[in-house]
Amino acid sequence: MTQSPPAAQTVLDAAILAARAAGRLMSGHRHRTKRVNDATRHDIKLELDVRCQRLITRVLTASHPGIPVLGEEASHEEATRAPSRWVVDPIDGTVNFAHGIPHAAVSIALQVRETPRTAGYADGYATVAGVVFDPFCEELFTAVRGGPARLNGRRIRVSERPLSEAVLSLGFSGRPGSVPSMVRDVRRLSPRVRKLRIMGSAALALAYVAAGRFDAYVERGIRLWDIAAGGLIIESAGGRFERKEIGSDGRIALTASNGRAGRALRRWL
Ligand code: LIP
Repeated sequence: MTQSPPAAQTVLDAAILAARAAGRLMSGHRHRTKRVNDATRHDIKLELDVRCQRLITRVLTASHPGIPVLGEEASHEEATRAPSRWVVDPIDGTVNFAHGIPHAAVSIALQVRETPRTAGYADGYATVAGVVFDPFCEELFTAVRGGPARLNGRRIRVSERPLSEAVLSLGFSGRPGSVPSMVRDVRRLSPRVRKLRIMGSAALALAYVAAGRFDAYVERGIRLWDIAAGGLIIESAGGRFERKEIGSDGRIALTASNGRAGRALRRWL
């Protein structure tokens, strides 16, 4: 018998508790020197990424012991086949956070394995609850599948702006080959939108599209934990979240939008 997913509200409550706990850890270290575990050409890994992931995992498994975690810093082996799983990015926007730029968030999603695959993703999972928490602005974005998207409890919806009036955000993953595609996107898109923005957190960019601040977000080579929660929040706010697995290492090409701007955007990508 397949395990039925846990009740959506208890899942959301657990994810909010965990996100706020990690957010407090981030805020407490905002002005302190952060220990770097690894630094590459276009990325930084902090000791705090690991500490936040451990804290989030502790809170989530205390409330839902049978659900494994798929996380940026560590994953349970069974998370690739379990009936339900948490998908966690403990600090999305790590480079911003490492540089003292207060634009980063905790991203936590609950996914269930689908049979049949109505969401249609290659991994067979669909997101049923999502939380993106920005501890610096104290903004908590939430959604449960079938319900509204909310910002600090208040319903939010995507904008109605056309591409010509859009603020379009782009993500720069820094993976090999991403610079030429980024340059091409900037060259093609900048004449067709009002403004471009590259802010360094996919989770917050998706939440901003859901709140009608941004009108679309495009990134190639992003990871599932960066976008799982934000994708549900956008869909629950009336937007479109289109993702395609690219390459063998689980990276994703993403186009998220208010719907109207996204339809025009597809011609230029
Ligand atoms: C970040 C993403 C961002 C991407 C960065 C990085 P992280 O996630 O949110 O969109 O462009 O390369 O992947 O690594 O800070 O959790």
